[in-house]
Amino acid sequence: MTLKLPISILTTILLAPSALAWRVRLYKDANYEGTQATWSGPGGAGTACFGNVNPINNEISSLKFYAFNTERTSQCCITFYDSPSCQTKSGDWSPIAWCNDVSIANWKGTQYQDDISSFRTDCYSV
Ligand SMILES: [Ca+2]
Repeated sequence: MTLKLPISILTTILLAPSALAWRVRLYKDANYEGTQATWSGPGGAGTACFGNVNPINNEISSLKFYAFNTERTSQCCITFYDSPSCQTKSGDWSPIAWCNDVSIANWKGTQYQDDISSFRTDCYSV
């Protein structure tokens, strides 16, 4: 396959900064298997709510989260909620958060399995 792009677009792509910062991959099955969905962001300082984890809402069993950007100048924390719009539906359910460099979690058999519906990122410069 030959990829033909105008030289101006190609130059823009090649010179674009590597803005990728935090990444999270959510898996439908335990042990990081099954249907997956990935979100990422530039890691600019501030907070953002990802109000619904479709297409695997209420079906997540494991995850991998990367908190730093490539240059390690930005770190993010991620917090998961059992209801959409970064809310919890009941008092006996506590949001769960990670800020570590690389976080992996296997939720099989825990209260978090098949219940996560949204997440929030909190990012800052380091
Ligand atoms: Ca839920």
